[in-house]
Amino acid sequence: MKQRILVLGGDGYLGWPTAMYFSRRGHEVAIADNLSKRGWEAELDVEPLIPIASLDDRIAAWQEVCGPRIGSFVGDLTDLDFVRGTLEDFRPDTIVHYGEQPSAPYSMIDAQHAAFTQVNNVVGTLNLLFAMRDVAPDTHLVKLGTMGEYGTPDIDIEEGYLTVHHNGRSHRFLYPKTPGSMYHLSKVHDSHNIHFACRVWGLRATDLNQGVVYGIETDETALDPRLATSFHYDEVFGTALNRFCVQAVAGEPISVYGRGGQTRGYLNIRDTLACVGLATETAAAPAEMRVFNQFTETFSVLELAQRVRDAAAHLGIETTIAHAPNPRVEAEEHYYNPRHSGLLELGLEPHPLSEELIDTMIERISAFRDRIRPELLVMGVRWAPERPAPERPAAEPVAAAPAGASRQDRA
Ligand code: USQ
Repeated sequence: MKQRILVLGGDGYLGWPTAMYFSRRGHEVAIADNLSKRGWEAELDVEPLIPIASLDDRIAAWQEVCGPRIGSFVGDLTDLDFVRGTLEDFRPDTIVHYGEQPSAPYSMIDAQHAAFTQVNNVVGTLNLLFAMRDVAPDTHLVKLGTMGEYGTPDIDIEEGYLTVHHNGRSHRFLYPKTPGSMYHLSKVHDSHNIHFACRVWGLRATDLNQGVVYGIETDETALDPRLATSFHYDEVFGTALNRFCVQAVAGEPISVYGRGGQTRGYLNIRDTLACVGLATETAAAPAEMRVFNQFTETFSVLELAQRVRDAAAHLGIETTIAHAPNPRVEAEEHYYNPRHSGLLELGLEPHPLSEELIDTMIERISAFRDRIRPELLVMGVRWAPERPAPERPAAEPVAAAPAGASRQDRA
């Protein structure tokens, strides 16, 4: 069934390909975006590897190449009047919400960037929820959350919820979250606010806890160079596999932070579009917040680096892997077993990471080799200030740990 689909953050890495994906399938699509990603790039003096057209030029190119016109609303989600006006004007059946500051390192630069990230993301989503309550209560919200909301707990990660048995009774709660950055925390706050809006106002929503996305090309971006999406390799906006491929092309060592056992869910950008498509076709029920864990495979960063090194070697590019000091505070060896069956049950057919795909990425990146600025690979954002280890008098007796103390307590 054809829908009216509003893509918030439709000028970004995932938002622009999503808008084209739905438009090509006959849906009526509009984008809402404040173009702030381009502003953050200017602030940090970084730029996407492949030059990208302005929003107006992209939309014009899409119409020329494919026919339909994608609508656009330029404004800020933290402006409630803009959000309400956009919903009243466009009357969407589904809202796909990517319109947030997406970088964990950006949120950890300093107090101002952490506060900006949380205000921008949480207030934008709150405005959206209130506007939906008032002017679009039947619209389905498809919200991009993150697997990083869960962190790396020492138990299996369920799909959104956990039933807790306590003193002979049971209750189904949102799965407890231990995220690893101020950005990831903003998405935890969003999930709780969306859950509230579903419970209290009867809104319908799907929260997609997405893993790390890799890839440059989708079926639609490949149609014309003016339709390229924003691909980053810098420390702040670049993500693991994308950065590793650029490092291989630039002749820089592949930067595995610390020991490299950090394991995350990953997915191809084409699978992001398929997942968002499946979520859009199968709306949540009124008052329901569905949660899907949106990734197709898990890798440690060391495994990913080895995959890139081996694929590059077959193309005749020799690379090394460097265990760089970890700028983040995160477990470098840990248990990780997240469930991700919901989207597969809806019919997702994953594109697993293959050597062919890495080779295709490396070849595409090689065409823009001259634009790679190696100084952007390490920009010095740290999760915590470096402090000297506290001094302990050598002769001080160590007290016995109380019974029941955990290993950490005893350390
Ligand atoms: N890492 C390295 N070397 C690098 C870059 C990253 O070892 O050069 C490690 C990080 O320490 C981390 C892992 O790779 O353990 C993933 O880091 P990342 O930068 O690829 O991804 P992350 O910061 O977690 O954030 C990205 C997106 C974010 C999305 C998230 C999904 O920027 O928008 O929400 O992936 S997830 O990681 O599942 O939370």
